Amino acid sequence: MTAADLNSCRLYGILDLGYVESSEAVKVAEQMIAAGIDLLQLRAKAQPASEIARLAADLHRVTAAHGVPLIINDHPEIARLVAAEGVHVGQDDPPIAEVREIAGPNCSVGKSTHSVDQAIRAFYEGADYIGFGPIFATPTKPDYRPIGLEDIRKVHDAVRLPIFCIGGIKLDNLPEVIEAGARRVVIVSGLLLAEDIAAYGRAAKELLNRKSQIENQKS
Ligand code: TZP
Ligand code: MG
Repeated sequence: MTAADLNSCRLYGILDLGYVESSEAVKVAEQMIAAGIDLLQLRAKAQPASEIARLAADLHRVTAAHGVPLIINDHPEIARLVAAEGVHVGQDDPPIAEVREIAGPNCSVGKSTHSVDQAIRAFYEGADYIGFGPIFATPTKPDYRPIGLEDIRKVHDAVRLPIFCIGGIKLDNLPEVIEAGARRVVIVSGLLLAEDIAAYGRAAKELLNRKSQIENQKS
């Protein structure tokens, strides 16, 4: 995935197996793609690597058919195995150079950050994009202190990378997140628990696209 490809992404969906059964994953991925997500991450914190690898291969067939990049959370070796477009790691994972070595040269590397300082460090470490959050408290990542809206503008001023705000973001608070300076967001439970995943995602995408149209008019 090129930097320009990543830069054009607005809505990042995470297929989190804390919310979705493995047996439903491909069906839900298709709904997320219909929702207009620009990136799809497979996040499986409790499953054995063999199961994640099998699922990743199945998902990659679906995402590749629709031109949606697939990102694998935590497992650079699986990203390489299935030729996924990216891998996503956290603060407690090995350094990005090491992750890149395992994932291979065609794999983008994203990193979770939880403060402006960590975001700056991820930039110097060579991340291709960052997650920034949790913005709000969220049951999807319960042990983290929420950052709040104020640092969204600060992180965009400090770091020239695609920044995906994450954590407790839903359709109803998305306007204030955008108003606070976000251009890109990750929505996990909001999307996965929506009655109509496709409609929910399309509505979020519309709000994000409107923001980028306004920015394009300014520049
Ligand atoms: N990293 C920071 S917050 C978060 C992750 C993976 C969870 C976001 O999930 P939700 O359900 O959209 O709050
Ligand atoms: Mg991790």
